[in-house]
Amino acid sequence: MTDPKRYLITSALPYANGLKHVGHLAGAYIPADIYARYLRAQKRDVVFVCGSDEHGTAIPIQAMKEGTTSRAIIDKYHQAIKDDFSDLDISFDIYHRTSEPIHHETAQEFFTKLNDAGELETKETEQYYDESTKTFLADRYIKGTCPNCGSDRAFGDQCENCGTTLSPDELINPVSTLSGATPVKKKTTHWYLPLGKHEQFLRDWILEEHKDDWRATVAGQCKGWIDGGLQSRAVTRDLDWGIKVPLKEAEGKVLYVWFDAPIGYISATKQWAINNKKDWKPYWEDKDTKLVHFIGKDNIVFHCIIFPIMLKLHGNILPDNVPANEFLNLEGDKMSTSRNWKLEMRDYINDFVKKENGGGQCVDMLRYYLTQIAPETKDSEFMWKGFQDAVNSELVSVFGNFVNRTFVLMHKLCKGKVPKLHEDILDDNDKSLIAEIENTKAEVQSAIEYYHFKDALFQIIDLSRKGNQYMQKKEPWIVAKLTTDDGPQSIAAQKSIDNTLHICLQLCANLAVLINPFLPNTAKKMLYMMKVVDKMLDWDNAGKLKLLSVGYSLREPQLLFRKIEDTEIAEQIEKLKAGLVKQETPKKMEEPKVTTVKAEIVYDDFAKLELKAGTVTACEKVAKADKLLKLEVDLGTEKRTIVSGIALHYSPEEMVGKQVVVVTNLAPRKMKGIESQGMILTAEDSDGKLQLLKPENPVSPGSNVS
Ligand code: B3M
Ligand code: ZN
Repeated sequence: MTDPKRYLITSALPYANGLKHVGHLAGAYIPADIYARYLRAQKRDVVFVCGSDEHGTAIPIQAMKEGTTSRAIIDKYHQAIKDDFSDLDISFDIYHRTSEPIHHETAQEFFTKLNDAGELETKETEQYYDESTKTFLADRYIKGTCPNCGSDRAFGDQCENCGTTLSPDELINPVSTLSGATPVKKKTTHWYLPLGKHEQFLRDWILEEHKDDWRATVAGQCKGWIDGGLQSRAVTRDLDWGIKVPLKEAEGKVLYVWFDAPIGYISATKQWAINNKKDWKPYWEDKDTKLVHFIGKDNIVFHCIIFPIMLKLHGNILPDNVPANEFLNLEGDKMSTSRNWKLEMRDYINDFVKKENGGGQCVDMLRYYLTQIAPETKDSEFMWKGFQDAVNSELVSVFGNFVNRTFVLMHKLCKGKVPKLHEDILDDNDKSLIAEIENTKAEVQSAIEYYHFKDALFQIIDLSRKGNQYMQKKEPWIVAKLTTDDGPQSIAAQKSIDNTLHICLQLCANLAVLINPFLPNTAKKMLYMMKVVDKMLDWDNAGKLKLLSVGYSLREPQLLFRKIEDTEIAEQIEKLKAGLVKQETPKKMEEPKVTTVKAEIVYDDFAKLELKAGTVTACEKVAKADKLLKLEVDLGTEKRTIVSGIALHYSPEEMVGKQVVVVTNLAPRKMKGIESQGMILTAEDSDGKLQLLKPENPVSPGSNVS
């Protein structure tokens, strides 16, 4: 979208259930902040919103862990996360919260509008229910033994020990975490958003309209979801924490957290508008608004598929881009809260920013390193040694050094004032640096506009590196030795010094403008040294050579960055290792069953079997049978009902659309009162999970298998 009227920038709303780490910061907050600061410097109309995500089971679960109420949890972590962002100079225009009444109303209105328009469906399903507490159990409320590693720290959605994604049905010996009781299955009705109905819209919008401007990683994930077949998604839950479903017949139900959370961007904008006496509507309704969501890759489906469908149905604008980042690892391993392998923003703030020699420079050092290693196209690695190198050998030795020596020499050789530029004696070195200053602006600008923030930052540091090389070639401190009298040689020497320092000072002013969106504290310090006002940081000033007036006196230099010592790095690594919670060693699961070696058969025996490929067109659980699924399989010329013992391994939803291999001439057999007209083939993997046998690529239903 070229030259939009206004910008709305969002960063993922963090769950208010704990402190956030630098991986989050690098993924969704620093890039958004750079972008917002850049647009503000361009005098664009821009609103940058974020806030706490205060619903979902994550909140009551944390309350249980800390022995307190959900309300106390969100109040505590909302404030803590907000403070951390503010300490790291993330410049939200508003940091809102989804527990605010204005958000509840906005989300309920959204649901009502979609439901009244007939865009939602209702469906009855069976769910685990705790009879003693009379509650339906969200996935997180069911605990059991992990079918993968045997740990008893497995929940209905994921095993805390090995990380495997699970469904409640896969847990061995499930129990309710509320009461310890064994849950039972009970019927419940929920509202669903039928994503499948919008497949064509998504294909046209993401895979066609945005095929050139969305990141390949993002578009690729979207394509995967779309090609995999879009299932209807429940947008309500049986839970007592969240936004009430605004319908009489939905007593005791709340909106699913992923339905309400993205609407939080809208309610945050509304609150911002109230605070600033503005109109929020154009930001969400006028096509001339450029909406950009900054998120981590685990949130792609919600921001690129589900929320856009909601926005479209509700009559809002769609995001112009969703530059999602991949993940940031730490010292060679995945960041993990349960294993305590992480660097929280709060830790860095306490250990660096709030220390005696910390402050804004330490904020900028972290912002610098996290931008330099940003996982824009693939996962990347936070290494303490890498942080030290980035600070010491780039910020201190290149950027800081250039600014410092320019100021020192200007005081020494030009009486602390901006010297004149003598155009008549400009040499090639002068001219080529002047050209670099002009070019860099265009390059940085284009990189930022394509969300290539690390590339943009590289260009800026590289420009300061060129400044150093220029200074090295010009050697004004040597030339100064020729300025001992008033003779012509001396006058020429002073002119050369003037030119060198004039250009270097203008370069410093340019660096301040360019670095400002990335390292705002550094830019501010440079303004102070140059005795100029904030206005100089307008993006328009980048690339210009007359930012500082001739004869203007400047302050003594201040050190922009301090070095990071080896001991600081060693301490951090030690602290990280000491805090690590060890993973359980996987318990040994049952011994693998020994398959009986069957008697040899001749080909004719094998040829008696009729095997065909089919496509599952419908699937449901068999009542009162934990292990059985009833499938309807399309075999081209006919449809068959097949009962198969795979319910612990596949959910009915994931079976629909899958291809299977069927033994079609097996005598029919009744199972739980249903006649099974064939058998589907599976193989058992090392974890005991049944894997479907299927053609490598789809074939037409009814194809012979031999
Ligand atoms: N709170 C999940 C997360 O923090 C979720 C994001 C909501 S964005 C609307 O990853
Ligand atoms: Zn496990």
